[in-house]
Amino acid sequence: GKRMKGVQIYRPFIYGTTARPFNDTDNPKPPGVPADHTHSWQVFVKGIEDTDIFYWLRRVQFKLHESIPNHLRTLDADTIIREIDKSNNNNATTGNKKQQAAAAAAAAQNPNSNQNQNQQQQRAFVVNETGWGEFEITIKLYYDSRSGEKPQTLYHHLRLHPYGRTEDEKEAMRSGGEIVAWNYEEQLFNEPFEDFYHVLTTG
Ligand code: SLL
Repeated sequence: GKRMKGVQIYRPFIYGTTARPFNDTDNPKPPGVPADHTHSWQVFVKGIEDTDIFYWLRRVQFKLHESIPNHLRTLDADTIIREIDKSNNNNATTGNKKQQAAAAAAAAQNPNSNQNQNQQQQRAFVVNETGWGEFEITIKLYYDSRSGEKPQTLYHHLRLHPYGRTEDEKEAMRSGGEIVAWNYEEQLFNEPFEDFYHVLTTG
């Protein structure tokens, strides 16, 4: 195919980790989690403010610490889309109207309930885990095949504890009891192929 001479397309995304210490109130340790695990955490790659990135980013491979079972996690956009569709269908078809209304009311009360998570389920690449230690996560991005782009690798340090030179810097990482380490990034597609340019601009 032909490339679009002189054209540069940027697509923003965020990647990073969010961690939360286990406690007896809002983050109790689920059954089966090993005794030495102190935190639940997630690593993700997603769009800004719920925007879709699946039309250009098709697969993400997260390489976790080798102490974690099954430490290579590969997520495909198509598989995630199927799972979202399935859970939306289940929500729509299971139960009668009364049950659905009760579930919706419960969801309004509790922002972390399943019902709400399903409603807000975003197209995002996310791995949820528990553990005790920090380590570097390798994140490999695979693009739509029409882009002709080779996979690209990002590195991200999982943070379970706030860090910084000053208390202010540490405090800035705490957000509602969570330790957030997020990075804003812009993916540049330089002189994209015409086919892929169409994919990018029609979303
Ligand atoms: C450290 N260099 O010593 C790091 C290694 C490894 C973290 C951290 C285990 C999780 C599991 C886990 O949290 N490993 O057993 O599933 O701090």
